Amino acid sequence: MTRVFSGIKPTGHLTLGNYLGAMRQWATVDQHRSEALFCIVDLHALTVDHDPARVRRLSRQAATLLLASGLDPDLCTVFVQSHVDEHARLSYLLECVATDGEMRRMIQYKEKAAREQRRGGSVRLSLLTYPVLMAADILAYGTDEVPVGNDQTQHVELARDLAVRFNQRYGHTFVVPRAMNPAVAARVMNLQDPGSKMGKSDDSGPGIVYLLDEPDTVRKKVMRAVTDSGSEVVYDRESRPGLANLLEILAACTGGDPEQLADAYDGYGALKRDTADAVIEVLRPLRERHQELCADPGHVEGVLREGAARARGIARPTVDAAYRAIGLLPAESEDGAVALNAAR
Ligand code: AQP
Repeated sequence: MTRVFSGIKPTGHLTLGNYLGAMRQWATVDQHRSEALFCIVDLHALTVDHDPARVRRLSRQAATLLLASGLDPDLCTVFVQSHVDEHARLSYLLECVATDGEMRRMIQYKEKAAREQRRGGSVRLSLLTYPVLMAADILAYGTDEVPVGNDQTQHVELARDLAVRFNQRYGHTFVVPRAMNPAVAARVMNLQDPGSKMGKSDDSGPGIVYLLDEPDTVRKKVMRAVTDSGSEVVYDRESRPGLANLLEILAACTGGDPEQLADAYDGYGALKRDTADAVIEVLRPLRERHQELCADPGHVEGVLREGAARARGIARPTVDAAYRAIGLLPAESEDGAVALNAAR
């Protein structure tokens, strides 16, 4: 069976971009067709200036929202990255396979390092190396497919390169994964700045639809979305990015096609109204289920506990194999002599 792994960072409140670009596919498709693991990648949230209490709160909220979006613990594994030591264990080995140049070429590193510097902060070393941790997240599980928005494609490519390099140097250990992007809304853009991704750690609230926004707030944000000069409704990402973004959001929410939808409108007002309605309807069940789950925090904790135990069981043999393959002596166990002999 195909193994699927993907994750979400507790760096801010989850957005419509997270939902349309990743979470919806996880809940409606991936968990039904594959052996799927979905992870709150909390260690990744420590790569930029962070508030410990906020990361904890956002981790819990992300887990609750994943379940509210329809992830079913009977069908898939939902867990928190820091609960499974194998991620950090493997990350170090992969750092010994990755190169400094490779890390510095990562677009997200360049963008986020520049943002940290603009905010007057220093750039953490972990921001540079986190794509390796992400590779470890993926490779530890023998992952075949990684469903992500297209901002993460470069990182999945790195995971592929590291898997191939490790296998060539030290013997076949890792499955080589591939990124899977959704057909529509692979990159939802900021409603106020359609040149930038709708990102949860951005500062500009009005351009970002959060999954827990009230319907009225969603409507206001969509109605105030920046559109381009010109009044004709056409789908053109290059010359009309604001309009294209709205058409893609509407298409993703209604199952339509952005180009065909453009033909159905002769003004921005109606398009914005329909887009706002569609987003509100898509988010309604998620918000309702989130509220129910918040009333039962013990349930979410139980799901995460069981998820971590299951994830550990899957990751440990692969990570142990990587430790042996790269030349490290197995740890002595009760039958330590046996372990040592096996390694000879
Ligand atoms: N705008 C988006 N459009 C489509 N997909 C998106 N994803 C994120 N934003 C969009 C996808 O959601 C999954 C989880 O994302 P993440 O938590 O790894 O990263 P993020 O939401 O982009 O947040 P960051 O990195 O903390 O900060 P910003 O917001 O500053 O970039 C991924 O599959 C991602 O592709």
